[in-house]
Amino acid sequence: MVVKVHGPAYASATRRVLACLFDKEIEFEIVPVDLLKGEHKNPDFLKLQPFGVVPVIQDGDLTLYESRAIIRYYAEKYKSQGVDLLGTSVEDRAVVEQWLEVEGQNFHPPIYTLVLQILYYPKLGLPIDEKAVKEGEENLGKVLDIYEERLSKSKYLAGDFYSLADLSHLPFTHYLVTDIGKGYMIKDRKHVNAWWEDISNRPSWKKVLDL
Ligand SMILES: N[C@@H](CCC(=O)N[C@@H](CS)C(=O)NCC(=O)O)C(=O)O
Repeated sequence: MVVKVHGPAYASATRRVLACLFDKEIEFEIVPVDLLKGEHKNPDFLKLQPFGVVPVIQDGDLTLYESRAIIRYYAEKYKSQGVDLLGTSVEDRAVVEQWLEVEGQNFHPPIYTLVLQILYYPKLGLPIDEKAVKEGEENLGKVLDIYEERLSKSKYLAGDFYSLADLSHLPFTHYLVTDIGKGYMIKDRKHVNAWWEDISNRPSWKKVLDL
């Protein structure tokens, strides 16, 4: 059965899911949701995702939202298909979960602030809050310093294997490097830069960007 992914393929949270589906070699179709027209706030969409954000997947009888929950689901359900994104032991899995939490709790808030302020506020005609940008950059810098230390000891965040923890960083780090002119935050950190070069050149991510 083909998985339905509701959401535009350019949205960052949708991209997180699509990167996982490509790695797991799962067939999917995209059901377009036009965010500019507000289709994600339509009653039919809210029946699938009551918070009115993308993505949502439909897989047989299962409807699931929250991109990180979706990638965990597919990595587990198809553990032995495509790329294994969870590691080989319970301990590996625990460390993958630790870094997935770090992505969501420590990395995402400051990088989200930067992307929102620098990329989206001007598009919405809103003034950039320079204080928020400065704080966002400081906070993200502190997080990336910890990544630098970690990645000096292991090739990927959870160890010497690519995992969901690395994958989950792709969409927003892509914005940082490509869209908001803050690529130096990655480039200036030798091990973070090597990690980014590696994960952003994976074929599955390139396929996501090509959609
Ligand atoms: N925690 C959610 C976040 C989803 C999210 O914020 N999606 C954005 C697109 S990347 C969205 O739908 N934005 C439209 C809006 O907030 O109105 C997830 O990871 O799935």
